[in-house]
Amino acid sequence: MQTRTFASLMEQYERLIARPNPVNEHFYNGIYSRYAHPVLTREHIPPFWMYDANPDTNPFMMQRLGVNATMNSGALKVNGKYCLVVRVEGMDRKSFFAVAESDKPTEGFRFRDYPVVLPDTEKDETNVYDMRLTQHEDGWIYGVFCSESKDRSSKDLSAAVAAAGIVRTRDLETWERLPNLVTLRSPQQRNVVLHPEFVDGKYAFYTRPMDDFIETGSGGGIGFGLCDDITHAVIDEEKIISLRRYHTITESKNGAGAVPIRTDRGWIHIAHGVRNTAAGLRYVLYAFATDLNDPSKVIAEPSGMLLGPMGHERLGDVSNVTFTNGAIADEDGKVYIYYASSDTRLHVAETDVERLCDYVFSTPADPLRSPDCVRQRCELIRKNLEYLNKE
Ligand code: M1P
Repeated sequence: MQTRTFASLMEQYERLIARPNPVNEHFYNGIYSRYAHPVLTREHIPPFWMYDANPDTNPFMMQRLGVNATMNSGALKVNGKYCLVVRVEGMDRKSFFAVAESDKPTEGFRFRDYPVVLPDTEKDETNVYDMRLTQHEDGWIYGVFCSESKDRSSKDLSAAVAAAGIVRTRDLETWERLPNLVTLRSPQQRNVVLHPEFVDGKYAFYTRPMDDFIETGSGGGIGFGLCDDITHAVIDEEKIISLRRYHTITESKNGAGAVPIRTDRGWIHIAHGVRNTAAGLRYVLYAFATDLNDPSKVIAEPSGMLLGPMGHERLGDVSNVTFTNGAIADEDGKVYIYYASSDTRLHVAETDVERLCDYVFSTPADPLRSPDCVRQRCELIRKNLEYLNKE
């Protein structure tokens, strides 16, 4: 077996960061563009995070602290840079956060020298992942993430409970940890998103109430709740705004996904939906809109699938996972959706606010194989044939 030099690992890494990422010309749906390469993979991890560079102490140049995957990032433009707070999963399948940034939205992402070190204030916490980044009107950037702890009420050694952890920062460099969110009506939370504006003078959260860690329980969907004080966040009332419905993309569990984007027609949400099929779970991203003045009121229902995994990205038993925690809406109206595939790497899809609105407000809301939807499809075909025959 060959022994590589640290310098050769660094060269390979620099070549990867500098690689251009052209639009994928073979893919077209009019809704968004896809790009040839993922924006972040485990190969984008700086070698000096994983290898001891000194040949005296690492004669075989062995990986000492490996990385398994990069995925599910929060996204925000900070001081003109496209910033992603990435879930980096180690070889032990436990995660930590790290900031990757670029001057361009679709390529050139480079991790800052050091990962994020969170204050260790939750003594039972065993894992952290999936941070959503919100630039709040109070002036802080908040990160809301999944905080997993050992389930002390269970005899099962591997049992865990999930809560929403909260941190805040001004620069994505120094992080202040706040107490985890408390939701009085739901024992567990995942995929919680902080709304960027106050609602009735309060902090507003999109939640996903769960009865159990993996089981999603009997009710549920995307919830909404308000709290007075973010430094001790407690939500006493949660209302479900996007219900789970059998045999639709939101059948099994849905999650609030990315922080909503403000548009003239309403807040646009990109969320993830999951169907529980005989062949396993199938994840897709869907979109819906809420009222500008009342972001708990859905004004355009989930309208079918917005984005699914690409066929050739299928890998092992997580082949059908497509997950987003973050999108960046730029000043020129372009929108970059950062999505993970197969729980291993991060991609970007590019669209714009006008297209997203058109998609949300004009795409049939019925499940794509329902008789109604097939009838709508036949009507579309009929109109097209009529139009084409007149030409
Ligand atoms: O493995 C798929 C996803 O599973 C969890 O999300 P959810 O509870 O919504 O299914 C998370 O672990 C997420 O990170 C992961 O991508």
